[in-house]
Amino acid sequence: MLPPPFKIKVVEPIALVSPAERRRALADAGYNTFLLRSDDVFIDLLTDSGTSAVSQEQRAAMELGDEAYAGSRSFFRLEAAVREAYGYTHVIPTHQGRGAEHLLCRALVEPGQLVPSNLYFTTSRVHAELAGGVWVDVAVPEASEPESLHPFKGNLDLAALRAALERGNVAFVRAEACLNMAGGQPFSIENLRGVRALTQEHGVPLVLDATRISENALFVKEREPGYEDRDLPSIIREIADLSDGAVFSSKKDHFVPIGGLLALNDDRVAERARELVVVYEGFPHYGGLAGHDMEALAQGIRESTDERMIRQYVGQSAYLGGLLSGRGVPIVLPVGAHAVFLDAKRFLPHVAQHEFPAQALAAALYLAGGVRSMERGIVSGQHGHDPYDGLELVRLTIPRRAYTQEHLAYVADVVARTYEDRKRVPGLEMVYEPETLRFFQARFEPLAAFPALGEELRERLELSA
Ligand code: P61
Repeated sequence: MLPPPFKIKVVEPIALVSPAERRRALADAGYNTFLLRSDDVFIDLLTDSGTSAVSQEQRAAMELGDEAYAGSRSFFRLEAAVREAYGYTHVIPTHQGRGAEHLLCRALVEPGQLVPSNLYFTTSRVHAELAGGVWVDVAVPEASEPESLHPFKGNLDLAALRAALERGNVAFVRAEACLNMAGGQPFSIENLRGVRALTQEHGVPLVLDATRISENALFVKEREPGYEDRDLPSIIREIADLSDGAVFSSKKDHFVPIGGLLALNDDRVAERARELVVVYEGFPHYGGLAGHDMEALAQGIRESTDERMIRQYVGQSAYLGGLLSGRGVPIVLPVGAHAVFLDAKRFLPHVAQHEFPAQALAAALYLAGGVRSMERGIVSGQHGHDPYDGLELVRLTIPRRAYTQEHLAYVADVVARTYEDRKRVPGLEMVYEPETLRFFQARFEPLAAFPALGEELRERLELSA
């Protein structure tokens, strides 16, 4: 395997605080990894959102930021970069992905209308529902089966989609690339073509969540017959061309700390979205971003179509996944784009789902080695107090261009060590529950004391050094 297509020029120091400090930090954070301070974290695999390293070209471009309120040169460069990579006619910058979701849902969703989607994403669903929409999951069943080796678990179930469209009153259909909540799983272009045909037949817009479109395109190249010799930019473009528009959280594929995009082809919907952007984000020529942010974003979009860059990134998830599977740790297969997802139901079978196994496992990994991960189970996925028996995952998310294989090998050690001690990890009780998007700020107490995983791991690593 070739080494990464970049070398390190600027570094950020990180440190492993002591086991006693980790215990205190975790208790202070209410056993919720979102509430830890980053100084208390050693390897931060909470998210790939806004955590990538920027390139020297992005930093140089930032110097050229035009901070004009209206008619900024930087906006027009951003618009050109979006059109070149994806071909959409209208480009509306937003402060981040959920800003774009907000505008889209306000522009397209009438109360009572359906929004069919492959599974869901937290913020995407909340915005559809705040606009009065009704979320309908039309993912293929394999999306919710961690052990299924289906190569395209991000596919939409065409029969379920047809049924939703035949019920009528559909605002738009949402297809998410590299389906985050299923483990970063791609859709195939064949499936997207089927979705396209159905939405056209019913006159309903098809909108991509294109946040991780580059990795999806790479999986298409690797897995879908007929695409092996195609270049990555043309596959990305083919995916975008099958849709009427897209939302992007640019904090992922576009290598920027902040930024999002709403891209549309329909003039009327774009006009409505521009009326809304001035209320909620800012003038349409910056939409909540500084001129220098738009410059970094335009350059990041170009880098996100570089196959070597995307291959290196997806390769890091595969590397970590390989280390973990090799040590018998239950993970979601196939390994997806941006993360390795631990299957907490199989990792901690003694913790019932109402005792939050994924949240407890994320806490245990932090105690064991200062590794921060994210709960993606009942805390994130339960809708109100509806019954929930869905996926119960912990996401080890890889920031782009930020960590080396040595960091990832250490993470694998921490996870494997925790797996050996899994029977001693207790469940949790939720003691504070916010009304919306509760996972961000909920607080927990352990149902029994956590074992001294950290102390033991340190001893073991020191002994083997
Ligand atoms: C993440 F715990 N993702 O994966 P914004 N669509 C998609 C996303 O992955 C996404 C957004 C829209 C994050 C950050 C995050 O429940 C959470 O730029 C497919 O974050 O507004 C974001 O884009 C929203 C973490 C968001 C969460 C919501 O880590």
